[in-house]
Amino acid sequence: MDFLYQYNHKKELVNKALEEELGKVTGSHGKLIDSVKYSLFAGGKRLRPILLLSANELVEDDNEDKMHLACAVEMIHTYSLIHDDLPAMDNDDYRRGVLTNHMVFGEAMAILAGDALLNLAYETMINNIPVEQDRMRGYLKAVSVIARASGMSGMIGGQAADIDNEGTDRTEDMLTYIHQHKTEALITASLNAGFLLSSQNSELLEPVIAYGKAIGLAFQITDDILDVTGDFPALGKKPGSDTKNSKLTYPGRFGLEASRKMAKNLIDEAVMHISVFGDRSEFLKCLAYSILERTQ
Ligand code: GRG
Repeated sequence: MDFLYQYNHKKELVNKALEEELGKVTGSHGKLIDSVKYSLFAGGKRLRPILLLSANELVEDDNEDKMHLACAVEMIHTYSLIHDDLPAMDNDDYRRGVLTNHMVFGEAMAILAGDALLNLAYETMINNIPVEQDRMRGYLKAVSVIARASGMSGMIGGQAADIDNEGTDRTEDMLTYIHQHKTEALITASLNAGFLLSSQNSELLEPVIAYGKAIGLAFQITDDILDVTGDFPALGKKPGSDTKNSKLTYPGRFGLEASRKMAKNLIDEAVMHISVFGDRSEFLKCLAYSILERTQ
């Protein structure tokens, strides 16, 4: 399988759909739109929307609802990055290879751009609810999964715990809580949502979620590793942010080698879970392995 070709193809489809969604916005303020577009089209990997599309493709060939939800998760993810970079949070100057949103547009506009993206995500999901009963049921379940994972019981909860524990002697349990909520929740929810759009037997959801949890944690561990070993040109942001903010990380707690091993074990576990889908799982297997090799 030409994994890279397929990944880039899906990424192009997501970028095109995001441009279409942004094109529908009317009556806004010019500088706000510029600020939103600046971060949304700064060159993210589009991992979460691609996971959503691919989880759906484990069982369906051409579901027309999936792209709306895929756009929504990328909007939510981008808002979280804009807010995460703010001086009140991680105070970072670079993201996705360019200056962070607040460095270009100012703090107030960056806060508003994040708020606008979060709202646009829900507008996009609500405006595209399918009318056919069966499709609507799965779609609304998927929206609910995305909402929960992005909110207080998910990503925002994890971010709050992260901020609140900066500079403290975090326990391993706290490290796990933060990563499961801040990073893994939206990754798992993207897969869960993509799969829920299909009317497949819920027994098959379990391996999809187990795959999500494993790659989500592995993704965070590799993120921590890259913050130590990565470089600006590939990462698109300055490494060393975790140390700067006194964050407890996997390499900080277990060392680099043990962290790499943990990530590898998680990826093996993820691949084992998703293999129940046979040939259809090929793309997600390759994607899991690519997390171990990522440089950005
Ligand atoms: C501000 C509510 C709120 C939440 C912020 C996402 C997040 C929560 C913080 C980002 C901090 C961070 C670097 C987490 C590590 C994992 C992660 C989410 C990395 C960024 O995601 P990528 O690598 O980024 O998919 P791109 O730019 O490719 O989309």
